[in-house]
Amino acid sequence: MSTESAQETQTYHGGRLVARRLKAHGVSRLFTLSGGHLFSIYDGCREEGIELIDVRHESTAAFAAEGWAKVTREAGVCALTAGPGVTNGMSAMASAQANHSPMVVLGGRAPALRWGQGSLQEIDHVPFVRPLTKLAATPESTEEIPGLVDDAFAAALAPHGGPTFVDFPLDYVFMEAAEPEPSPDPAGLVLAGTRGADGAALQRAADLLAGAERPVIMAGTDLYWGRGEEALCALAERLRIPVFLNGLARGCMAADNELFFSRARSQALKGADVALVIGVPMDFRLAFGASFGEDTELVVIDSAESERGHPRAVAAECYGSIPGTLEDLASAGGGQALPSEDWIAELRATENERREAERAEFEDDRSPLHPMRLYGEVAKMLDRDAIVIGDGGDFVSYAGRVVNSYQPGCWLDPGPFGCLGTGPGYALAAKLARPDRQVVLMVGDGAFGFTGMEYDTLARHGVNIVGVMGNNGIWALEKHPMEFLYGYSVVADLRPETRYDLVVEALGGHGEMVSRAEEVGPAIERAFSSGKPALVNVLTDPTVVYPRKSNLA
Ligand SMILES: Cc1ncc(C[n+]2csc(CCOP(=O)(O)OP(=O)(O)O)c2C)c(N)n1
Ligand SMILES: [Mg+2]
Repeated sequence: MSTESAQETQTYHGGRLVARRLKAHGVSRLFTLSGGHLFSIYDGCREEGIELIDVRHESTAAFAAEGWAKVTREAGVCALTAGPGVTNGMSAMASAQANHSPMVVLGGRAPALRWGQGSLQEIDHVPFVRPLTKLAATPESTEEIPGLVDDAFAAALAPHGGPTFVDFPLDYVFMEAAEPEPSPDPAGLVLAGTRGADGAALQRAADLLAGAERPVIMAGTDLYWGRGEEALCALAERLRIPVFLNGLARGCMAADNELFFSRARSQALKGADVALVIGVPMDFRLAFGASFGEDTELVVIDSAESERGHPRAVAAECYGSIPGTLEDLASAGGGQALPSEDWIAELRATENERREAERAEFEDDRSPLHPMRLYGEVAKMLDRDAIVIGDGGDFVSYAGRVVNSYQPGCWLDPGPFGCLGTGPGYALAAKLARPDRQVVLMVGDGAFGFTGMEYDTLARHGVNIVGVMGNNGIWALEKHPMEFLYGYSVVADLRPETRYDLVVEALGGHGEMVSRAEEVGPAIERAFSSGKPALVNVLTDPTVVYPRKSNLA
Protein backbone atom coordinates (compact mmCIF):
# COMPACT_ATOMS: atom_id res chain seq x y z
CA MET A 1 0.00 0.00 0.00
CA SER A 2 1.49 3.33 -0.96
CA THR A 3 0.07 6.81 -1.15
CA GLU A 4 1.15 10.10 -2.58
CA SER A 5 0.89 13.27 -0.55
CA ALA A 6 -0.07 16.65 -1.91
CA GLN A 7 3.63 17.32 -2.60
CA GLU A 8 3.80 14.07 -4.60
CA THR A 9 6.20 12.57 -2.06
CA GLN A 10 5.96 8.82 -2.17
CA THR A 11 5.26 7.34 1.25
CA TYR A 12 5.20 3.72 2.36
CA HIS A 13 4.01 1.98 5.49
CA GLY A 14 6.77 0.88 7.84
CA GLY A 15 6.60 -2.78 6.84
CA ARG A 16 7.03 -1.84 3.22
CA LEU A 17 9.99 0.35 4.14
CA VAL A 18 11.56 -2.70 5.80
CA ALA A 19 10.92 -4.83 2.72
CA ARG A 20 12.30 -2.19 0.36
CA ARG A 21 15.58 -2.13 2.28
CA LEU A 22 15.71 -5.94 2.30
CA LYS A 23 15.30 -5.90 -1.44
CA ALA A 24 18.01 -3.27 -1.83
CA HIS A 25 20.34 -5.59 0.08
CA GLY A 26 19.59 -8.44 -2.31
CA VAL A 27 17.36 -10.44 0.04
CA SER A 28 15.14 -12.88 -1.84
CA ARG A 29 13.71 -14.89 1.07
CA LEU A 30 12.52 -14.14 4.57
CA PHE A 31 12.21 -16.99 7.08
CA THR A 32 9.42 -16.50 9.57
CA LEU A 33 6.54 -17.88 11.65
CA SER A 34 3.32 -15.91 11.63
CA GLY A 35 2.54 -13.25 14.21
CA GLY A 36 0.27 -10.21 13.97
CA HIS A 37 3.16 -7.93 14.89
CA LEU A 38 4.75 -8.89 11.57
CA PHE A 39 1.78 -8.51 9.21
CA SER A 40 2.88 -5.22 7.70
CA ILE A 41 6.37 -6.60 7.03
CA TYR A 42 4.71 -9.55 5.26
CA ASP A 43 2.60 -7.12 3.25
CA GLY A 44 5.71 -5.18 2.32
CA CYS A 45 7.55 -8.35 1.28
CA ARG A 46 4.61 -9.39 -0.88
CA GLU A 47 4.70 -6.03 -2.64
CA GLU A 48 8.47 -6.17 -3.09
CA GLY A 49 8.61 -9.77 -4.31
CA ILE A 50 10.43 -11.25 -1.33
CA GLU A 51 9.39 -14.85 -0.76
CA LEU A 52 8.13 -15.72 2.72
CA ILE A 53 9.17 -19.13 4.01
CA ASP A 54 7.09 -20.05 7.04
CA VAL A 55 8.32 -22.65 9.51
CA ARG A 56 6.99 -24.43 12.60
CA HIS A 57 9.20 -22.94 15.33
CA GLU A 58 11.05 -19.62 15.42
CA SER A 59 14.32 -21.40 16.19
CA THR A 60 14.13 -22.85 12.69
CA ALA A 61 13.37 -19.46 11.11
CA ALA A 62 16.52 -18.13 12.72
CA PHE A 63 18.64 -21.22 12.00
CA ALA A 64 17.46 -21.06 8.39
CA ALA A 65 18.63 -17.45 8.22
CA GLU A 66 22.00 -18.56 9.56
CA GLY A 67 22.04 -21.51 7.14
CA TRP A 68 21.33 -19.17 4.25
CA ALA A 69 24.35 -17.11 5.27
CA LYS A 70 26.51 -20.20 5.59
CA VAL A 71 25.70 -21.42 2.10
CA THR A 72 25.63 -18.10 0.22
CA ARG A 73 27.95 -15.83 2.27
CA GLU A 74 25.15 -13.24 2.14
CA ALA A 75 23.33 -12.04 5.26
CA GLY A 76 20.41 -14.37 6.05
CA VAL A 77 17.22 -12.74 7.30
CA CYS A 78 14.38 -13.88 9.55
CA ALA A 79 11.39 -12.18 11.14
CA LEU A 80 10.33 -13.28 14.62
CA THR A 81 7.16 -12.14 16.29
CA ALA A 82 7.16 -10.00 19.45
CA GLY A 83 8.04 -11.64 22.77
CA PRO A 84 8.15 -15.45 22.51
CA GLY A 85 9.03 -15.35 18.82
CA VAL A 86 12.19 -13.45 19.62
CA THR A 87 13.05 -15.51 22.71
CA ASN A 88 12.63 -18.69 20.64
CA GLY A 89 15.19 -17.37 18.17
CA MET A 90 17.91 -16.68 20.71
CA SER A 91 19.79 -19.99 20.40
CA ALA A 92 20.26 -19.32 16.71
CA MET A 93 21.50 -15.80 17.42
CA ALA A 94 24.05 -17.22 19.85
CA SER A 95 25.03 -19.82 17.28
CA ALA A 96 25.49 -17.16 14.58
CA GLN A 97 27.58 -15.11 16.98
CA ALA A 98 29.87 -18.05 17.67
CA ASN A 99 30.11 -18.84 13.95
CA HIS A 100 30.54 -15.22 12.78
CA SER A 101 27.52 -15.78 10.52
CA PRO A 102 26.04 -12.56 9.13
CA MET A 103 22.35 -12.58 9.96
CA VAL A 104 19.71 -9.88 10.34
CA VAL A 105 16.92 -10.67 12.79
CA LEU A 106 13.78 -8.58 12.47
CA GLY A 107 11.54 -8.61 15.52
CA GLY A 108 7.94 -7.65 16.06
CA ARG A 109 7.39 -5.41 19.06
CA ALA A 110 4.44 -4.21 21.11
CA PRO A 111 3.29 -0.70 20.11
CA ALA A 112 5.34 2.29 21.27
CA LEU A 113 2.15 4.20 21.98
CA ARG A 114 1.21 1.86 24.80
CA TRP A 115 4.69 0.89 25.93
CA GLY A 116 4.76 -0.16 29.56
CA GLN A 117 1.02 -0.65 29.84
CA GLY A 118 1.08 -4.40 29.34
CA SER A 119 0.31 -4.99 25.67
CA LEU A 120 0.17 -8.54 24.36
CA GLN A 121 3.69 -10.04 24.10
CA GLU A 122 5.23 -6.81 25.36
CA ILE A 123 8.82 -7.14 26.46
CA ASP A 124 11.93 -5.14 25.69
CA HIS A 125 14.02 -7.54 23.59
CA VAL A 126 16.99 -5.25 23.13
CA PRO A 127 18.68 -5.72 26.53
CA PHE A 128 18.64 -9.51 26.30
CA VAL A 129 19.60 -9.89 22.65
CA ARG A 130 22.30 -7.22 22.83
CA PRO A 131 24.98 -9.56 24.27
CA LEU A 132 24.35 -11.94 21.36
CA THR A 133 24.40 -9.38 18.57
CA LYS A 134 26.60 -6.75 16.97
CA LEU A 135 23.74 -4.27 16.92
CA ALA A 136 20.38 -4.34 18.70
CA ALA A 137 18.03 -1.40 18.33
CA THR A 138 14.46 -0.16 18.06
CA PRO A 139 13.47 2.69 15.71
CA GLU A 140 11.86 5.67 17.41
CA SER A 141 9.65 6.50 14.45
CA THR A 142 8.59 5.13 11.08
CA GLU A 143 11.10 7.46 9.41
CA GLU A 144 13.98 5.80 11.24
CA ILE A 145 13.18 2.34 9.88
CA PRO A 146 15.13 2.31 6.60
CA GLY A 147 18.33 3.70 8.11
CA LEU A 148 18.27 1.21 10.94
CA VAL A 149 17.77 -1.72 8.56
CA ASP A 150 20.79 -0.50 6.57
CA ASP A 151 22.81 -0.25 9.79
CA ALA A 152 21.82 -3.81 10.67
CA PHE A 153 23.12 -5.16 7.36
CA ALA A 154 26.32 -3.14 7.56
CA ALA A 155 27.07 -4.38 11.08
CA ALA A 156 26.17 -8.00 10.29
CA LEU A 157 28.51 -8.07 7.29
CA ALA A 158 31.48 -6.18 8.73
CA PRO A 159 34.29 -8.53 9.84
CA HIS A 160 33.82 -10.43 12.04
CA GLY A 161 30.33 -11.08 10.76
CA GLY A 162 27.53 -11.86 13.18
CA PRO A 163 23.86 -11.42 14.00
CA THR A 164 22.12 -8.07 14.32
CA PHE A 165 18.64 -7.30 15.60
CA VAL A 166 16.05 -4.61 14.97
CA ASP A 167 12.53 -4.77 16.40
CA PHE A 168 9.67 -2.69 15.05
CA PRO A 169 6.94 -1.23 17.27
CA LEU A 170 3.57 -2.31 15.90
CA ASP A 171 2.32 1.26 15.45
CA TYR A 172 5.43 2.36 13.55
CA VAL A 173 5.24 -0.44 11.00
CA PHE A 174 1.62 0.37 10.24
CA MET A 175 2.20 4.13 9.95
CA GLU A 176 3.53 5.70 6.75
CA ALA A 177 6.64 7.71 6.04
CA ALA A 178 8.62 8.91 3.07
CA GLU A 179 11.63 6.92 2.00
CA PRO A 180 14.91 8.75 2.53
CA GLU A 181 17.45 9.31 -0.20
CA PRO A 182 19.12 6.00 -1.08
CA SER A 183 21.85 5.20 1.43
CA PRO A 184 25.36 4.17 0.34
CA ASP A 185 25.41 1.29 -2.09
CA PRO A 186 24.67 -1.92 -0.15
CA ALA A 187 26.59 -3.93 -2.73
CA GLY A 188 29.74 -2.32 -1.31
CA LEU A 189 29.36 -4.30 1.90
CA VAL A 190 31.45 -7.41 1.75
CA LEU A 191 32.61 -9.68 4.49
CA ALA A 192 36.02 -9.91 2.95
CA GLY A 193 37.13 -6.37 3.73
CA THR A 194 39.59 -4.84 1.32
CA ARG A 195 43.06 -4.32 2.75
CA GLY A 196 45.56 -7.01 3.69
CA ALA A 197 47.62 -6.93 6.86
CA ASP A 198 50.06 -4.06 7.37
CA GLY A 199 53.67 -4.30 6.27
CA ALA A 200 55.47 -4.91 9.58
CA ALA A 201 53.22 -7.77 10.67
CA LEU A 202 53.40 -9.30 7.23
CA GLN A 203 57.19 -9.04 7.10
CA ARG A 204 57.47 -10.79 10.46
CA ALA A 205 55.20 -13.58 9.20
CA ALA A 206 57.12 -13.87 5.93
CA ASP A 207 60.46 -14.06 7.79
CA LEU A 208 59.21 -16.85 10.04
CA LEU A 209 57.82 -18.76 7.11
CA ALA A 210 61.03 -18.32 5.09
CA GLY A 211 62.93 -20.34 7.70
CA ALA A 212 60.33 -23.11 8.00
CA GLU A 213 60.96 -26.76 7.17
CA ARG A 214 57.87 -28.18 8.83
CA PRO A 215 55.22 -25.57 8.03
CA VAL A 216 51.53 -26.17 8.49
CA ILE A 217 48.30 -24.32 7.77
CA MET A 218 45.39 -24.66 10.19
CA ALA A 219 42.42 -22.71 8.81
CA GLY A 220 38.85 -22.24 9.98
CA THR A 221 35.55 -20.45 9.60
CA ASP A 222 36.78 -16.90 8.99
CA LEU A 223 38.76 -18.12 5.98
CA TYR A 224 35.44 -19.03 4.40
CA TRP A 225 33.71 -15.78 5.37
CA GLY A 226 36.73 -13.86 4.09
CA ARG A 227 36.55 -15.68 0.71
CA GLY A 228 40.10 -16.88 1.15
CA GLU A 229 39.88 -20.30 -0.49
CA GLU A 230 41.69 -19.52 -3.73
CA ALA A 231 44.46 -17.56 -2.05
CA LEU A 232 44.84 -20.36 0.50
CA CYS A 233 45.30 -23.05 -2.14
CA ALA A 234 47.67 -20.84 -4.13
CA LEU A 235 49.81 -20.12 -1.05
CA ALA A 236 49.90 -23.75 0.07
CA GLU A 237 50.75 -25.03 -3.40
CA ARG A 238 53.40 -22.43 -4.15
CA LEU A 239 55.19 -22.69 -0.80
CA ARG A 240 54.38 -26.41 -0.28
CA ILE A 241 52.51 -26.27 3.03
CA PRO A 242 50.22 -29.05 4.32
CA VAL A 243 46.67 -27.86 5.07
CA PHE A 244 44.20 -28.75 7.83
CA LEU A 245 40.70 -27.28 7.96
CA ASN A 246 37.91 -27.08 10.51
CA GLY A 247 34.51 -25.39 10.83
CA LEU A 248 33.23 -23.68 7.72
CA ALA A 249 36.65 -23.75 6.09
CA ARG A 250 36.11 -27.39 5.21
CA GLY A 251 36.09 -27.69 1.44
CA CYS A 252 38.18 -24.52 1.00
CA MET A 253 40.83 -26.95 -0.18
CA ALA A 254 39.36 -30.06 -1.84
CA ALA A 255 39.68 -33.23 0.24
CA ASP A 256 41.59 -34.94 -2.56
CA ASN A 257 44.25 -32.24 -2.94
CA GLU A 258 47.69 -33.75 -2.26
CA LEU A 259 48.34 -31.05 0.35
CA PHE A 260 45.10 -31.66 2.25
CA PHE A 261 45.24 -33.77 5.40
CA SER A 262 42.86 -34.58 8.24
CA ARG A 263 43.88 -37.76 10.12
CA ALA A 264 47.49 -36.60 10.61
CA ARG A 265 46.42 -33.43 12.40
CA SER A 266 47.80 -34.03 15.89
CA GLN A 267 51.20 -35.04 14.52
CA ALA A 268 51.30 -32.10 12.12
CA LEU A 269 50.28 -29.40 14.56
CA LYS A 270 52.55 -30.73 17.30
CA GLY A 271 55.51 -31.18 14.98
CA ALA A 272 55.24 -27.96 12.99
CA ASP A 273 57.99 -25.37 13.29
CA VAL A 274 55.74 -22.60 11.90
CA ALA A 275 51.94 -22.71 11.81
CA LEU A 276 49.75 -20.30 9.88
CA VAL A 277 46.61 -20.11 12.01
CA ILE A 278 44.12 -18.67 9.55
CA GLY A 279 40.63 -17.51 10.51
CA VAL A 280 40.32 -20.01 13.30
CA PRO A 281 40.00 -19.36 17.01
CA MET A 282 42.28 -21.29 19.38
CA ASP A 283 39.27 -22.66 21.26
CA PHE A 284 38.51 -26.16 22.56
CA ARG A 285 38.84 -27.57 19.05
CA LEU A 286 42.54 -26.65 19.11
CA ALA A 287 42.94 -27.48 22.82
CA PHE A 288 43.21 -23.74 23.54
CA GLY A 289 46.42 -23.59 21.56
CA ALA A 290 47.96 -26.76 23.05
CA SER A 291 47.28 -28.71 19.85
CA PHE A 292 50.38 -26.98 18.50
CA GLY A 293 53.85 -27.88 19.69
CA GLU A 294 55.36 -25.89 22.54
CA ASP A 295 57.99 -24.52 20.16
CA THR A 296 55.71 -24.01 17.17
CA GLU A 297 55.80 -20.38 16.06
CA LEU A 298 52.23 -19.26 15.47
CA VAL A 299 51.30 -16.74 12.80
CA VAL A 300 47.71 -15.64 13.28
CA ILE A 301 45.92 -14.39 10.16
CA ASP A 302 42.35 -13.15 10.25
CA SER A 303 40.09 -10.49 8.82
CA ALA A 304 39.83 -8.80 12.21
CA GLU A 305 41.24 -9.24 15.70
CA SER A 306 39.72 -12.01 17.79
CA GLU A 307 37.08 -11.05 20.37
CA ARG A 308 39.05 -13.18 22.82
CA GLY A 309 42.74 -12.85 23.54
CA HIS A 310 44.91 -15.71 22.28
CA PRO A 311 45.39 -18.44 24.90
CA ARG A 312 49.14 -18.60 24.19
CA ALA A 313 51.85 -16.35 22.82
CA VAL A 314 51.85 -15.84 19.06
CA ALA A 315 54.79 -14.74 16.92
CA ALA A 316 52.93 -12.53 14.45
CA GLU A 317 49.39 -11.27 13.94
CA CYS A 318 48.12 -10.22 10.51
CA TYR A 319 44.70 -8.61 10.40
CA GLY A 320 42.97 -7.41 7.25
CA SER A 321 41.59 -8.96 4.08
CA ILE A 322 42.51 -12.65 4.29
CA PRO A 323 43.03 -13.12 0.52
CA GLY A 324 45.18 -9.98 0.47
CA THR A 325 47.36 -11.20 3.32
CA LEU A 326 47.71 -14.71 1.87
CA GLU A 327 48.63 -13.35 -1.55
CA ASP A 328 51.26 -11.06 -0.05
CA LEU A 329 52.65 -13.94 1.98
CA ALA A 330 52.79 -16.20 -1.08
CA SER A 331 54.93 -13.75 -3.01
CA ALA A 332 57.08 -12.49 -0.12
CA GLY A 333 60.71 -13.55 -0.47
CA GLY A 334 60.21 -14.47 -4.11
CA GLY A 335 57.58 -17.09 -3.36
CA GLN A 336 60.09 -19.97 -3.25
CA ALA A 337 58.87 -23.44 -2.30
CA LEU A 338 59.92 -24.31 1.26
CA PRO A 339 62.11 -27.37 1.89
CA SER A 340 59.09 -29.27 3.20
CA GLU A 341 58.88 -32.37 0.99
CA ASP A 342 60.16 -34.78 3.67
CA TRP A 343 57.66 -33.34 6.13
CA ILE A 344 54.80 -33.68 3.66
CA ALA A 345 55.78 -37.29 2.96
CA GLU A 346 55.94 -38.05 6.69
CA LEU A 347 52.44 -36.67 7.22
CA ARG A 348 51.12 -38.48 4.17
CA ALA A 349 52.42 -41.77 5.55
CA THR A 350 50.55 -41.17 8.81
CA GLU A 351 47.43 -40.05 6.97
CA ASN A 352 47.43 -43.21 4.83
CA GLU A 353 48.08 -45.45 7.81
CA ARG A 354 45.20 -43.93 9.81
CA ARG A 355 42.83 -44.18 6.87
CA GLU A 356 43.85 -47.80 6.34
CA ALA A 357 43.07 -48.49 10.01
CA GLU A 358 39.53 -47.19 9.48
CA ARG A 359 38.87 -49.63 6.69
CA ALA A 360 37.57 -52.38 8.97
CA GLU A 361 34.93 -50.02 10.38
CA PHE A 362 33.86 -48.89 6.92
CA GLU A 363 33.37 -52.56 6.03
CA ASP A 364 31.76 -53.61 9.34
CA ASP A 365 28.59 -55.50 8.41
CA ARG A 366 26.85 -55.66 11.76
CA SER A 367 23.15 -54.97 12.14
CA PRO A 368 22.20 -52.47 13.58
CA LEU A 369 24.93 -50.63 11.72
CA HIS A 370 28.25 -49.28 12.86
CA PRO A 371 27.99 -45.50 12.22
CA MET A 372 31.21 -45.61 10.19
CA ARG A 373 29.69 -48.17 7.82
CA LEU A 374 26.69 -45.93 7.42
CA TYR A 375 28.95 -43.00 6.47
CA GLY A 376 30.78 -45.24 4.02
CA GLU A 377 27.48 -46.12 2.36
CA VAL A 378 26.30 -42.48 2.31
CA ALA A 379 29.60 -41.30 0.79
CA LYS A 380 29.02 -43.53 -2.24
CA MET A 381 25.78 -41.65 -2.96
CA LEU A 382 27.11 -38.09 -2.73
CA ASP A 383 27.97 -35.77 -5.60
CA ARG A 384 31.16 -33.76 -5.31
CA ASP A 385 29.21 -30.58 -4.58
CA ALA A 386 26.65 -32.16 -2.22
CA ILE A 387 25.86 -30.04 0.82
CA VAL A 388 26.05 -32.18 3.94
CA ILE A 389 24.56 -30.98 7.21
CA GLY A 390 25.24 -32.53 10.59
CA ASP A 391 22.79 -32.30 13.52
CA GLY A 392 23.38 -34.68 16.39
CA GLY A 393 25.93 -35.92 18.89
CA ASP A 394 28.37 -38.74 18.22
CA PHE A 395 26.67 -39.42 14.91
CA VAL A 396 27.88 -36.02 13.76
CA SER A 397 31.31 -36.41 15.37
CA TYR A 398 31.80 -39.32 12.97
CA ALA A 399 30.63 -37.15 10.10
CA GLY A 400 33.12 -34.47 11.04
CA ARG A 401 35.85 -37.07 10.82
CA VAL A 402 34.95 -38.87 7.64
CA VAL A 403 32.74 -36.76 5.35
CA ASN A 404 34.88 -35.33 2.55
CA SER A 405 34.23 -31.78 1.34
CA TYR A 406 35.43 -30.65 -2.06
CA GLN A 407 34.02 -27.13 -2.31
CA PRO A 408 33.51 -24.30 0.17
CA GLY A 409 30.14 -24.13 1.91
CA CYS A 410 29.39 -27.85 1.53
CA TRP A 411 29.64 -28.88 5.19
CA LEU A 412 27.38 -27.27 7.77
CA ASP A 413 27.48 -28.22 11.42
CA PRO A 414 26.29 -26.20 14.41
CA GLY A 415 29.82 -24.95 15.13
CA PRO A 416 31.28 -24.26 18.56
CA PHE A 417 27.93 -23.30 20.15
CA GLY A 418 26.90 -26.90 19.47
CA CYS A 419 23.14 -26.42 19.45
CA LEU A 420 21.06 -29.48 18.60
CA GLY A 421 18.12 -28.86 16.26
CA THR A 422 19.94 -26.64 13.75
CA GLY A 423 19.76 -29.21 10.95
CA PRO A 424 16.33 -28.80 9.38
CA GLY A 425 16.68 -24.99 9.29
CA TYR A 426 20.12 -25.21 7.69
CA ALA A 427 18.85 -27.84 5.23
CA LEU A 428 15.79 -25.78 4.31
CA ALA A 429 17.92 -22.75 3.53
CA ALA A 430 20.64 -24.72 1.77
CA LYS A 431 18.23 -26.40 -0.64
CA LEU A 432 16.39 -23.13 -1.34
CA ALA A 433 19.71 -21.42 -2.07
CA ARG A 434 21.12 -24.31 -4.12
CA PRO A 435 18.11 -26.16 -5.57
CA ASP A 436 20.16 -28.14 -8.09
CA ARG A 437 22.43 -29.74 -5.53
CA GLN A 438 22.02 -32.66 -3.18
CA VAL A 439 21.31 -31.51 0.36
CA VAL A 440 21.76 -34.30 2.89
CA LEU A 441 20.94 -33.96 6.57
CA MET A 442 22.79 -36.38 8.85
CA VAL A 443 20.64 -36.37 11.98
CA GLY A 444 20.75 -38.14 15.32
CA ASP A 445 17.53 -39.56 16.79
CA GLY A 446 17.93 -37.20 19.73
CA ALA A 447 18.52 -34.16 17.53
CA PHE A 448 15.45 -35.00 15.46
CA GLY A 449 13.24 -34.38 18.48
CA PHE A 450 14.06 -30.67 18.54
CA THR A 451 12.97 -29.71 15.04
CA GLY A 452 11.74 -32.84 13.27
CA MET A 453 8.37 -31.14 12.77
CA GLU A 454 10.09 -29.01 10.17
CA TYR A 455 9.58 -31.87 7.72
CA ASP A 456 6.13 -30.28 7.50
CA THR A 457 7.80 -27.03 6.40
CA LEU A 458 9.96 -28.88 3.88
CA ALA A 459 6.93 -30.70 2.47
CA ARG A 460 4.76 -27.59 2.26
CA HIS A 461 7.43 -25.65 0.44
CA GLY A 462 8.49 -28.58 -1.78
CA VAL A 463 12.06 -28.55 -0.45
CA ASN A 464 13.33 -32.06 -1.12
CA ILE A 465 16.25 -32.71 1.12
CA VAL A 466 17.32 -36.20 2.13
CA GLY A 467 17.75 -36.94 5.82
CA VAL A 468 19.79 -39.91 6.99
CA MET A 469 19.23 -40.74 10.65
CA GLY A 470 21.66 -42.56 12.89
CA ASN A 471 19.05 -44.04 15.21
CA ASN A 472 20.79 -45.62 18.19
CA GLY A 473 17.97 -45.05 20.72
CA ILE A 474 20.22 -43.03 23.02
CA TRP A 475 21.86 -39.65 23.50
CA ALA A 476 25.17 -41.35 22.79
CA LEU A 477 27.43 -38.34 23.18
CA GLU A 478 26.13 -37.97 26.75
CA LYS A 479 25.44 -41.58 27.70
CA HIS A 480 28.88 -42.99 26.98
CA PRO A 481 30.89 -40.24 28.72
CA MET A 482 28.60 -40.42 31.75
CA GLU A 483 29.05 -44.18 31.94
CA PHE A 484 32.79 -43.70 31.64
CA LEU A 485 32.83 -41.19 34.50
CA TYR A 486 30.25 -42.71 36.86
CA GLY A 487 29.85 -46.32 35.78
CA TYR A 488 26.18 -45.61 35.05
CA SER A 489 24.10 -43.10 33.14
CA VAL A 490 20.83 -41.26 33.70
CA VAL A 491 18.59 -39.23 31.37
CA ALA A 492 20.53 -40.58 28.41
CA ASP A 493 18.12 -43.09 26.91
CA LEU A 494 15.58 -42.65 24.15
CA ARG A 495 13.06 -45.13 22.81
CA PRO A 496 14.81 -47.76 20.67
CA GLU A 497 13.79 -48.17 17.04
CA THR A 498 11.29 -45.31 17.02
CA ARG A 499 9.70 -44.96 13.59
CA TYR A 500 10.71 -41.38 12.86
CA ASP A 501 10.35 -42.32 9.20
CA LEU A 502 6.62 -42.75 9.77
CA VAL A 503 6.50 -39.29 11.37
CA VAL A 504 8.03 -37.92 8.18
CA GLU A 505 5.52 -39.85 6.06
CA ALA A 506 2.67 -38.41 8.13
CA LEU A 507 4.02 -34.91 7.53
CA GLY A 508 3.97 -35.39 3.76
CA GLY A 509 7.49 -36.74 3.20
CA HIS A 510 9.03 -40.04 2.16
CA GLY A 511 10.26 -42.30 4.95
CA GLU A 512 11.98 -45.67 5.23
CA MET A 513 13.55 -47.65 8.05
CA VAL A 514 16.72 -49.60 7.38
CA SER A 515 18.60 -51.99 9.62
CA ARG A 516 21.12 -53.64 7.29
CA ALA A 517 24.11 -52.06 5.56
CA GLU A 518 23.29 -53.31 2.09
CA GLU A 519 19.85 -51.67 2.29
CA VAL A 520 21.26 -48.18 2.86
CA GLY A 521 22.33 -47.30 -0.70
CA PRO A 522 19.08 -48.35 -2.40
CA ALA A 523 17.04 -46.59 0.31
CA ILE A 524 18.98 -43.35 -0.21
CA GLU A 525 18.51 -43.65 -3.95
CA ARG A 526 14.74 -44.02 -3.48
CA ALA A 527 14.82 -41.05 -1.10
CA PHE A 528 16.50 -38.84 -3.72
CA SER A 529 14.03 -39.86 -6.41
CA SER A 530 10.91 -39.72 -4.22
CA GLY A 531 10.12 -36.12 -5.12
CA LYS A 532 9.55 -35.41 -1.44
CA PRO A 533 11.61 -34.44 1.58
CA ALA A 534 12.80 -37.80 2.85
CA LEU A 535 14.16 -39.53 5.91
CA VAL A 536 16.07 -42.80 5.82
CA ASN A 537 15.86 -43.98 9.42
CA VAL A 538 18.92 -46.19 9.90
CA LEU A 539 19.20 -48.27 13.05
CA THR A 540 22.72 -47.90 14.44
CA ASP A 541 24.49 -49.81 17.19
CA PRO A 542 24.18 -48.06 20.60
CA THR A 543 27.18 -49.97 21.98
CA VAL A 544 29.63 -48.23 19.63
CA VAL A 545 31.56 -45.69 21.72
CA TYR A 546 33.00 -42.74 19.84
CA PRO A 547 36.77 -42.53 20.41
CA ARG A 548 36.71 -39.11 22.03
CA LYS A 549 39.77 -37.33 23.41
CA SER A 550 38.13 -34.28 24.92
CA ASN A 551 34.56 -33.62 25.93
CA LEU A 552 33.34 -30.47 27.61
CA ALA A 553 36.36 -28.27 27.97
C1 LIG B 1 20.17 -27.74 22.54
C2 LIG B 1 21.11 -28.76 23.09
N1 LIG B 1 20.74 -29.53 24.14
C3 LIG B 1 21.58 -30.46 24.64
C4 LIG B 1 22.83 -30.63 24.12
C5 LIG B 1 23.79 -31.67 24.71
N2 LIG B 1 24.02 -32.76 23.77
C6 LIG B 1 25.06 -32.75 22.91
S1 LIG B 1 25.13 -34.09 21.94
C7 LIG B 1 23.77 -34.76 22.67
C8 LIG B 1 23.27 -36.11 22.23
C9 LIG B 1 22.64 -36.09 20.86
O1 LIG B 1 22.00 -37.32 20.62
P1 LIG B 1 21.71 -37.82 19.15
O2 LIG B 1 21.26 -36.69 18.31
O3 LIG B 1 20.79 -38.98 19.25
O4 LIG B 1 23.14 -38.26 18.62
P2 LIG B 1 24.06 -39.46 19.19
O5 LIG B 1 25.04 -38.85 20.16
O6 LIG B 1 23.17 -40.46 19.84
O7 LIG B 1 24.77 -40.01 17.99
C10 LIG B 1 23.26 -33.91 23.66
C11 LIG B 1 22.04 -34.17 24.45
C12 LIG B 1 23.19 -29.77 23.05
N3 LIG B 1 24.38 -29.83 22.48
N4 LIG B 1 22.30 -28.89 22.54
MG1 LIG C 1 21.18 -40.99 19.33
